[in-house]
Amino acid sequence: MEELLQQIDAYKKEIETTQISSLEELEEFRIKYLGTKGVVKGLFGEMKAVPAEKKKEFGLVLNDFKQLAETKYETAKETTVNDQLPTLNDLDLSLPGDAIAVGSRHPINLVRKRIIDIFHRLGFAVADGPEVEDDWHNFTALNIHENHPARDMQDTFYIHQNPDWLLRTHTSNVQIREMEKGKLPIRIICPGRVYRNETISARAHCFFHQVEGLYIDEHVSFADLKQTLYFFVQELFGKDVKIRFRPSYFPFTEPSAEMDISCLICGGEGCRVCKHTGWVEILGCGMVHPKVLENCKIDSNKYTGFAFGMGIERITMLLYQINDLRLFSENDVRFLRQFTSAS
Ligand code: 2NL
Repeated sequence: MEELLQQIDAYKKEIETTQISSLEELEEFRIKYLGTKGVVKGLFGEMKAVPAEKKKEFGLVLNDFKQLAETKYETAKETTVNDQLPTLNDLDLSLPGDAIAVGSRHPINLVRKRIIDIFHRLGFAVADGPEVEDDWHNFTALNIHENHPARDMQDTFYIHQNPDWLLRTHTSNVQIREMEKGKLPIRIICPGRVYRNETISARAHCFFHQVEGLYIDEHVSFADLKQTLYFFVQELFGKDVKIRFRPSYFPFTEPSAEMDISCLICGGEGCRVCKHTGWVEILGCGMVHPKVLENCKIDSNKYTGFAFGMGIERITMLLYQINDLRLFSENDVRFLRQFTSAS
């Protein structure tokens, strides 16, 4: 018994002086003291040789010793494992990080946003409506008569289940719906996707994007139309741009006009983009036809208004010098990536 106690004391001193500074030394310590054939197990095995009246005292000493070995092991484990982890000094914070692939806005989206922002500053609100429309809102209310070529089965996508339904061919349907609400004045722009039954080529597609605008109030004149559109093109294309109006015809406006801007590429000198005329057509416009106002139950003797419509693809092609309409819908990332830093 005395001998055992002395042995335990010796082990205690040994444990207290043991240096553990690596994972290998930690494992060595564990095997020696706490392993299945280790010192602690061995001393517990001696219990049976201890006289009955001393068992309690010996047990307490032994438990105390076991605790000492375990605590030493646990604290050493914590410090050696932590030492293995890299510290702040081991990290080079100046190294480049892993690149995160950033997407980009679609050019049609970029230009649509710019157009909306410009008209916003003039007090135009954005209005939205259905892409699947009935004949009235897409054609009849707009004074487009029954035999108009746009109504041909060849030119418009009709819905099988109901011959009165079709994919809208312009966003004018939104403006008709807005007028029908009967709240005046109206000052809105209507961006959206529209559909035409066209053979797909560099210049034509079966769907594209449009922005139409409508301003209705008392005393709205053609001068208001001209100044509004002049402000718009100067904001979009720059202060040097010139505009000109050519007489035209639309069933829903009277008078009607096409608006050209001076060619951005050659500045009016004549080039391939402007087909050597110095001018590029960018939109159609006019004073809202009295018949259209009456169709929407608006008194055409009291109210007048102007309207205009433009293709976003066309404007985008001019701004970024893109020569094929198909690029907008093919989702080729070599094309789309070029707009990553644009906003
Ligand atoms: C073009 C020409 C235009 C309109 C759209 C319009 C809408 C209503 C009443 C009257 Cl509800 N007009 N819209 C007017 C003139 C021209 O678009 O070439 N678009 C691409």
